[in-house]
Amino acid sequence: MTIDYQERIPNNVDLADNRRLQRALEAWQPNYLDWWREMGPEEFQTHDVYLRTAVSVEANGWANFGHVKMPDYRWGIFLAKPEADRRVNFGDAMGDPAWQEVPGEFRGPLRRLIVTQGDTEPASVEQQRFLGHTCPSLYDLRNLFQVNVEEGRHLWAMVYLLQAHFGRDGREEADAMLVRRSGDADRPRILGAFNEQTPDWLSFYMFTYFTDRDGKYQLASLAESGFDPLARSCRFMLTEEAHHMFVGETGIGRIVQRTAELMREHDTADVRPYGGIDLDTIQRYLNFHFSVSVDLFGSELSTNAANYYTMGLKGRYDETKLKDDHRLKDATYPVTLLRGDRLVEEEEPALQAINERLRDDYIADCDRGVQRWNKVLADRGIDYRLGLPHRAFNRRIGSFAELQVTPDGELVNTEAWARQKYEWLPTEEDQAYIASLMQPVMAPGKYAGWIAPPARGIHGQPIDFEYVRAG
Ligand code: BYC
Repeated sequence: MTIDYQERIPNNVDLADNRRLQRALEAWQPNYLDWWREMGPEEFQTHDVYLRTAVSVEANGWANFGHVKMPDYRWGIFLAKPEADRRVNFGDAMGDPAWQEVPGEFRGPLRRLIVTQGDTEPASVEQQRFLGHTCPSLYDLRNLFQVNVEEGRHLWAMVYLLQAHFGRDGREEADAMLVRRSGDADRPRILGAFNEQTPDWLSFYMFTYFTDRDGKYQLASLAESGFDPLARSCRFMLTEEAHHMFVGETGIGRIVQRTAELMREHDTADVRPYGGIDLDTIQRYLNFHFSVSVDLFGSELSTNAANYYTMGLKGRYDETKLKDDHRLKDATYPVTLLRGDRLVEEEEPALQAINERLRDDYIADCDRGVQRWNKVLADRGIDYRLGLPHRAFNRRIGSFAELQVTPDGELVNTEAWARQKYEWLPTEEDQAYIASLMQPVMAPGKYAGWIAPPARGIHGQPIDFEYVRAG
């Protein structure tokens, strides 16, 4: 499964054997590069960046590290190794051989899932394109660019599926991916969180912690798909995704560490006079990014999700490890819903509750990292604890969208919400303060004062390595 880098489009799908597809992708490639130059990281296109590039899809040693100019990054098409005799593992077709071609009757929903997934990838690059100007260190700058080029590759992964399996419709969808723009009023990206801004590095780490983690759970569900090319694409994307969440978790962890150090040194929670980010502000950013990311799982009860499952297109997290009938026709699942003026948990048909179940897995995973940040505080003798807000807090999608719910899960009226909202969500003043901290630090081994240096460098390099240098 070694990747062929002699080809114009590196791949491990024998692209050269399918001339028609190769031509279609080669026609899309220059448009992609135009989009990258226009909407990718601003100012750094000619810099040499210490990037990893996939060289094989084997679990051990799949990556190569070296300085590369981002437009020269070898974006390509890499599918995880095929599994012998793979089957459809859930839904009505359970037990049938996994599909290598799109079953005609599922064409519409499958295309929709792939387009929704694909659209998030360039969106995140667009959201992050100005961050390079204000990087806290070369180490962090390199991590930003690594995330960006891999999101670009994830777009390639979905565009390959569209072009290879959906004919003309697929080619049109592939083109449309390069036309929508994050935050654009007339041609926005599809999902809410991907039209928000990522204006500063605190937001970037929160995004890579919370929103990329939605990516992990959505990709993991698609990696269970009965449509085998989608499953294999997502499986390899997940190996890249892990680094993005590492960037988020360690980024926030390093900010929390620096704040705790300043709190100890100056014996105060108000670390702003010392150039730190106070824990209340971190909590408000956390509340915001968590709430927009839980929206990405869709409605609590969704017939779309039930259909995707029954059709065998999108499974549950770790579907094949779950011990049940994998059809769920008679099963139930506990879902939190509004009843009268109270939020209560009720048993609902498990098929309709597929989104909510995935959201539960996601929330439990989010909490693990929050507890690791709390350990950073505890280890430094700080009593403050960060926490996830209630799932109904600040929602725009699903049954809580019309409600005002506090981070503790208490329903409040519009007036109380308006009064207290800014205790819970970033204020303009918070944003202005964070913006004031965003001064670029570009000398090797130097780190901005609001974030601790990382515990170690990348791929065995020291933390004062020149991870990005002018080309
Ligand atoms: N914003 O039945 P419902 C990633 C729409 S992140 C706007 O509840 P369903 C990444 C929905 O389309 C992972 N609209 O929804 C991370 C539907 O529209 P229609 C991305 C929304 O279909 C960081 C209606 O509301 N991958 O990879 O069960 C960096 C009713 O919805 C939203 C995927 O999302 C929203 N948040 O579930 C880079 C996987 N939510 O039918 C990358 C593919 C719902 O009324 N997508 N709507 O027109 C899916 O599985 C599903 O489409 C969703 C929604 C889970 C998103």
